Amino acid sequence: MAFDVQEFKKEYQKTFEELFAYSYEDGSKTEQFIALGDLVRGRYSEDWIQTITNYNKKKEKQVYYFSMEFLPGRMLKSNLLNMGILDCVKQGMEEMGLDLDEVARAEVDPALGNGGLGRLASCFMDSIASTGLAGNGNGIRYRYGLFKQKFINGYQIELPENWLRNRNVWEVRKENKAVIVRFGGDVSFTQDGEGKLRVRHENTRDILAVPYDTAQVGYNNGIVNNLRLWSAEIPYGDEARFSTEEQREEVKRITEVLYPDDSNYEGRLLRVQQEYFFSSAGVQSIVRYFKRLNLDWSLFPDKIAIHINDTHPTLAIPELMRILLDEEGLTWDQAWEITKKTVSYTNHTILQEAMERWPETMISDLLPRIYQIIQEINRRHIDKKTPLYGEELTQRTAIIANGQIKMANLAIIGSHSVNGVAKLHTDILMADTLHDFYVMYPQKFNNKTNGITQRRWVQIANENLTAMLDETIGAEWKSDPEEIKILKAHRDNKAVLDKLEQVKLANKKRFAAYALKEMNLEIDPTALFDVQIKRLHAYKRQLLNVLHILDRYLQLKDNPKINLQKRVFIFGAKAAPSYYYAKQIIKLINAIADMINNDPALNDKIKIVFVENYGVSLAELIIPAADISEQISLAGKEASGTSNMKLMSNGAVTMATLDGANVEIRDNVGEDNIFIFGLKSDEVQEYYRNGVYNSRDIYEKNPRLKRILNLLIDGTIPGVETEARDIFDSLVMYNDEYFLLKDFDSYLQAQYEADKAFSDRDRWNRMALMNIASSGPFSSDYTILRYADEIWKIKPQN
Ligand code: GPV
Repeated sequence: MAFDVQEFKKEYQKTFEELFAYSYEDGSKTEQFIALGDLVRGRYSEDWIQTITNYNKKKEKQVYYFSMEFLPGRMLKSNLLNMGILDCVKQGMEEMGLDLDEVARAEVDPALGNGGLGRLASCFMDSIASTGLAGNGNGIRYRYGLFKQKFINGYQIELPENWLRNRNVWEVRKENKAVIVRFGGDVSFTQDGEGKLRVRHENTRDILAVPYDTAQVGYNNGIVNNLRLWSAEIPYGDEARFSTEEQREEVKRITEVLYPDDSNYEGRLLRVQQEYFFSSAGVQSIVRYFKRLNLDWSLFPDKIAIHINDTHPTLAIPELMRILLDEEGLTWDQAWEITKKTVSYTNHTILQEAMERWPETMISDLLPRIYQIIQEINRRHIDKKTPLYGEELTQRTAIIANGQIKMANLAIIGSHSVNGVAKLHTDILMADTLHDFYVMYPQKFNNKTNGITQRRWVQIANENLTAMLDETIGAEWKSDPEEIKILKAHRDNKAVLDKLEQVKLANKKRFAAYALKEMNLEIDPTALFDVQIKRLHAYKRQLLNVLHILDRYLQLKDNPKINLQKRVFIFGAKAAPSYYYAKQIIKLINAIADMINNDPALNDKIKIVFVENYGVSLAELIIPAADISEQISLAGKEASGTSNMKLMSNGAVTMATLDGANVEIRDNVGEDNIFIFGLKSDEVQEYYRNGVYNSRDIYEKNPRLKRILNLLIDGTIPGVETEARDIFDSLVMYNDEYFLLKDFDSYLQAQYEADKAFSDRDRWNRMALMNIASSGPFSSDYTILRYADEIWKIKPQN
């Protein structure tokens, strides 16, 4: 795929003129981007075809990663990097008077996911291609992505995200690969000639699922895999049955918009339609592919692995059963063996409010045949396990209970592998959340700690650091991320430490320029940048961060001359539109930001930047500029976290509870290079069990904390009377579900230690260096190779 600069320039000009019929110099940034995107797509198309043809010819086993969400971020630079032509294109653009970065920013960032789960899926797609694995993504082509967030008077306002307004240059519509997904209808049984039971499923509502394919380009290896996103349409020739506007709308609605809830379940009919729609379409196209291989059905699990990303695609299990039973005529036992061997499942949370449970009547009305199959899976499960494990335990593992269908139970029973996403998380699943299943199926359980791709999160997001690393330790780390550990040899090299400080400073200046331009906020790039970027959730404890800020505010108010480390607190967070408390917290942070940023008496010692519309693109700007990475969830609540890994890779020092993957980050980076505070997971468990926690008591007995909390109700913070009062009540009167008050003192102590460390430049730079040098093991390339080896049983090509 290599290029020379001259050749590229000629091709670019030609592509542009063919598209727009004038010269590129007169084009808008969007047009300049579209032309470049088209050119790039054309450039990898041969490898794309070749890769797929190869898999088919060799009848290679392939994995299909089913996910309700994908958050790829802008794809232009990532594709250029992986194709090995980023530098050439950058130079060519420059010679034509264009700035690649500016053109790249014209690409819309497709927000087809909420947060960590969706971004993980995209890191995995990059790693699957880059490690040379035969893998495909399967998801939904939402017409509207996650809402665009605006702050109006400090309140979050949600606007539709019409990401397809301009052309999407990366996708290819594959009409010939469309399938029909059926809803509703009547199920009946008849005997065929041989006396075999035949299922008749009639009077269904048929929806056409049309795939849009996007290439997933591997890193310098010629592999181009496929991400397939399905769109709901009216079946051809069936227009008469959808004659009213209302009927047509109903079809389009299925893939219209992403549900904006992160780690939170709502039993909505449209959501379960979405889940079945893309699960069924995906399974159907897999079966169609398998049949072309002309192999015995028993070989299905030797050729196909279906991975379900959380429970959202769990209906793939009964759907595969349905096809094998009703359409292919296999026996129950044959179909069940195949299904279990094919499917594997990742759990991403232990939060009860995130567990999907569908009302039985919803499934029986919407998917009558699927409902029967789930009933039968459940019946056989209970029949088989009751004699072995007794009535009580077995009933607790039932798929159907109290008029509800429990999707996690179906996912575990219908698969051969269940994994958590960090060691601690998997331990909690086995010991607690899924303990009954662990007793039944110990061999199904395994851990796969999350990872991130340093290609996007270091090479693309942090060009300064990349250049510095290349210069200092060579380029091996780019193809083998573990090799970044060589940097440890330079931990006492003053020149390297200084260089690292310069890199960080340059990145902080870049963010400061953004804050000035977009928010009219002046911040000092030499201040400590303290970053918390993630969805707004009570368990993630953005409020604990706020309590710390208010403590510093009071210190400065008491004594304006106090010697306090200058800090810029950076927040990025969307709240689910229906999550009232989270939205109150957003309003509170914005109000405190207004108060503090405009108080001259504070001598600019504290600034608060709450960026609007946080997403992948803003993460790429903020993460390289971070000094401190706030990972302060209540221990036991955050399954893994992945921003913790991204920030560490960019030299931020982690401020953390021992939660999720923070535990493994500490193990890798060492106690001296991280700030750990707070209750441990088992201590939290103990409090929940014995019920002795009393936040009111802590409030009364801790005068420093009491004074901070009183700021919420004494009118100090303008414009948030009701919000601040509700928040105060949740912490003091309603017993502080996430133990903020309990962890407050040790958090302050850790923050004090951080100030001290930061004031010693060499010490801090060494900590940053050790974080970068210890981040290699958190590459999603390794994570994905473990999935491939231990769960999917597929091997890298070449
Ligand atoms: I369930 N996660 C998410 O982003 N959305 C969800 O709906 C659910 C989980 C997250 C977890 O909260 C993170 O701890 C984890 O790092 C991430 O999934 C990826 O595993």
